[in-house]
Amino acid sequence: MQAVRLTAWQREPVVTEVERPVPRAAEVLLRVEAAGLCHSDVHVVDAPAGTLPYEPPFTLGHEVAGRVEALGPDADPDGLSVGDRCVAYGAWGCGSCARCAAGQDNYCDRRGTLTWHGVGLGRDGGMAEYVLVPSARHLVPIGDLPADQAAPLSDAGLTSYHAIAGLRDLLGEGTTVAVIGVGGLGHVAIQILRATTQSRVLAVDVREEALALADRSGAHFATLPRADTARVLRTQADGVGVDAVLDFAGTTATLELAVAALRPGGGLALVGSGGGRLTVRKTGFLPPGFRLSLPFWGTLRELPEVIALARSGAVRVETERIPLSAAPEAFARLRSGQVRARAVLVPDSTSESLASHTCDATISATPQ
Ligand code: FEH
Ligand code: ZN
Ligand code: ZN
Repeated sequence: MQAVRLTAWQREPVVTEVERPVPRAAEVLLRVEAAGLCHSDVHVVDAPAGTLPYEPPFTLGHEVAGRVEALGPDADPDGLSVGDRCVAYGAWGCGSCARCAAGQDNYCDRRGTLTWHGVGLGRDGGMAEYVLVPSARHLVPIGDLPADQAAPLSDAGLTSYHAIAGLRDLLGEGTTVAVIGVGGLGHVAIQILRATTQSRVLAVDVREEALALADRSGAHFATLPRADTARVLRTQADGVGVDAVLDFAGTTATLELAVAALRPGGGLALVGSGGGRLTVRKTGFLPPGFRLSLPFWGTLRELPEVIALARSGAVRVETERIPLSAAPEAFARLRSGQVRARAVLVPDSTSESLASHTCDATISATPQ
């Protein structure tokens, strides 16, 4: 089968032929219909040898949707049948610690001992025609949701949803939330906020086209960063400051903007991997009661909730479908900021089946 493989650290992935996997024990084989391309894939490819707890070669792709092809002999079908359309929960942990038992594999207690971080992250992923999933419990039915919508929801959607969940106590009536970075995650976060909270949603991005995306996604206000953006955001929040900030860029500038815009008792979720730094100390410029979180991906229980929002029409990912065989070009375009939506790779053998679900590509990539 065709697969996009990382063959060595800091070497561009290659499209090559590998054996189609066979499900063993409790595994389930998924025939891939779509696999999202995430900025984290670029970070993985660029990682110096020894910085991640796993080694190439492996197949990339941690946002995967497709059809159940076969079940391993010990698989617990739990209502799952061959042919069912599913999305894969990708943050695979050890499967047996207290966190994994609670469906919080993203916070596995044994993460430090694992030689993988999930599907396509040290274990073969979904940028291929087929992918093995360790257990049926990692598969969430998607009904008639198009695969190129479901796949990005398993990471871009789930990560946004989980970050919002951690701030939900700050998002009641009369509150204001700022989304910094309106790319693959930010535009989904805006839609989730509008669908599940009463907050007024403000957006900040450095690109005009991202502000237009923010508007289309339901933001009440969107602005380019300027010298007085913190004051502008505070003004948009009745002058007292925003109750919460979701930073999908994660640079020093965006972290400082977030803190300057926050209300006392406000919360900041740092999601973006921009490598920014923030000094946290009691005396200084942080608002009293300031809360900082670094949410990672999401939980198994949250993924069906994200899928349900999409199936209700409340959330729609702006995607660009790209044939799997063109993955190297897609990586190059993502690197140079020319992916104008969430790129979704589609196995060449199935790309025609998704042709009818075209979603115009209009977003630009923001580091996740
Ligand atoms: C994946 C791998 C490593 C870091 C971050 C990620 C995120 O894209 C998962 O949401
Ligand atoms: Zn990702
Ligand atoms: Zn675990």
